[in-house]
This record gives sequence, C-alpha cells and structure tokens, in this order.
Amino acid sequence: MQLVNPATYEVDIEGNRARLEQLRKVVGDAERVALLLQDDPDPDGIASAIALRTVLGRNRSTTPIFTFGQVTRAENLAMIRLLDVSVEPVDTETLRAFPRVALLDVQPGYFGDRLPHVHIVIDHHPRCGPLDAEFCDVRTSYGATSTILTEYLEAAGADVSQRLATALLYGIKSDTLMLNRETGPADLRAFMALYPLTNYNVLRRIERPELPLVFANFLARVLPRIRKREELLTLHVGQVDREDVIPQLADFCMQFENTEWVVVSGKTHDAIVLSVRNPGYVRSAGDVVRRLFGNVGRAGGHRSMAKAIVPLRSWRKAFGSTRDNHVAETIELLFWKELYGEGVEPMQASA
Ligand SMILES: [Mn+2]
Repeated sequence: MQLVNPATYEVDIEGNRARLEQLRKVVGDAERVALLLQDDPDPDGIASAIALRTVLGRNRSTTPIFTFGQVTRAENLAMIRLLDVSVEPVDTETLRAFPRVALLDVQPGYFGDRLPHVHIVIDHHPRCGPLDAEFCDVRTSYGATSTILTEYLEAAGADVSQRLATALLYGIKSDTLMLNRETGPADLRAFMALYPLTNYNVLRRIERPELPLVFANFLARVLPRIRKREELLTLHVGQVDREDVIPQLADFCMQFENTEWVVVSGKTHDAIVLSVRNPGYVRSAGDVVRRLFGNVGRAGGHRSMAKAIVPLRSWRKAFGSTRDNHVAETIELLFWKELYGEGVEPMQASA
C-alpha cells in the first residue's frame, strides 16, 4: 500500500470556489432557505446545515433547519443542546412556502413524494434516484458531508467559530466511525484542519451524554437480571416508561468482558422493544433481527446495531406469553439458537 499523507492531499480550491459561486447564485437574494435533513438527523447532517448557514452568511431565522422526523439518539440530542442548534419539525406544506429548499446529507429520492421542488443537494451517499435540483454536489468518495462543507468554508475564507468546528469535526468523526469506515484523504485533511479549533470538553460531553440520576435506580433494579450465556448477554428489563433507556442500556452492556452480542429488551404499553449490539466483525445485527422478528414485527438495523419492535399481541401469538420471565427466557433462547446453535426457522406470524 502506498502511504498517502493527508497533509499533502490537494484540495480542488478552484473547483470549490466555482461551486460556491454557483451555490450563491442559486440562493440569490431569496428571503429564506429551508435546510432539510433526513428523518432522524445525525451529527453529519446537523453540522453540515450550520456550516451551510455560515457559508451563505445567513442566520437561523433565514435558514431554519428542518426534519420530517426528529432527533432521537442521546448523543445527537446532546449535540444540539450543547451547541445550541435547533432542528424543527416540518411538513410538506410548510416547505412549499420556502423560496429555496436545500437538502444536506440526503437526496430527494429518500423522501419519496414528501418533497416540493428542491434547489440544492449536498451529500456523500450513493446516488439515490434522480437529482432534479439547480445545484448538486454529491461526492460519494467522501466519508461525510461535513468534509464537503469544510472545503466550502475554506473556499469562502469564512470565519469558523469553535462551535462550528466542533460540530463539523464530530460530524466527520461519527460518520466515519472515528475515521474507520469509508474515510478518504479529504476527510482526514478536513479533520486536521478542524482539530485545532475544536472544543474537546464539549465533544466529550456530546459523546458521553449525561444520564439522569434516576437512571441509577433503574440500573440497580435491572442489572441483576442480566443473563450471560457464553458471549451472549441478554437483559429483559420489563416495563419501561421511556423507550430510550433500552438502547442506552444496550450500549452500556457491550462493555462487559467477553461479550460479543448484547440484547436488551423492555416492554412498552403496546410492544416488546429490543436493542441488539455487537462489535461489528460478527454477523450483521440487522440481518439477525430481521430473521428472528421480521415476520412478527418491525425489525432492522446495521452491522453492529439493530432494533426490533414486536406488538404484544403478535408476541403472544408467536411465543406464547408476554410475562417478563417468559420473555427473558424466549429472547435468550432465540438468540442463542440463532447465533450459536443449530439455527432455527424464523418464527411465522400465525394468521
Ligand atoms: Mn453523512
């Protein structure tokens, strides 16, 4: 392998300046520009939006940040709170009233027919459907949209605040799993440029979000219920008021020694919710939950994290009972057989 020093990676400054000029032409003197992110906005999208606002020399009232969904992950909520970013819910009608709509870290194809005409698309994902916009900059070789925006800021000679640098660095870091996944020299270079401006105290607080103190009581109550079978750790916590404790607890449990798979589950008012984690080099967690629960509920996810939601009625039909002891045993057995045993047929929803 040839070594590529990101410090010597040549940014296409002229190209970026030309794009910037075209971008500004498309925005023109439009009174307001809607910055639209995907349905569960992630740090890369959020950072890109506040960077575009700076590139355009706008403020939050003329460039509001929107999503059709909401920010849900604890880290992402911490990011918008600590960096004082507001991401507002939007609907198609509201978007239609904006003279310009910009998509960041996402493409029109993602939204189906929820979108009015969009004018700007800046993204790094593989092409998804037609790109019918006046300005498109889709760089699929980049690990993050934040990298593209960092280059724009450079091309514009913009004043980059500590807040903005911290957001962009975190955007790159989280989208590339700390520069592990799909990272190119452009991402490394942008990361290096942002590094000296970043506020590491804020970054640490984003990455390790504070837990409410009542979580301690919850932990004390549920941790004794951990079941460990070889490298499989399962924990059914019973009834929960807040669903977000389930993924948080799953992340936490991955830290126990000799653990390859974590399944944390809980009961909401109408469903059994499961969060699954693994270190990423074993079978895809998304595939496993789809195989086990795809026929009885909603199930899906990525290589290292996945989720399933099974309505209580369907759970009872498929597995017999939603009593907590029974659920805990069922989950351990299902995952044990699927991951380490002979393999079982996926459960069929009975008619
Ligand atoms: Mn991204």
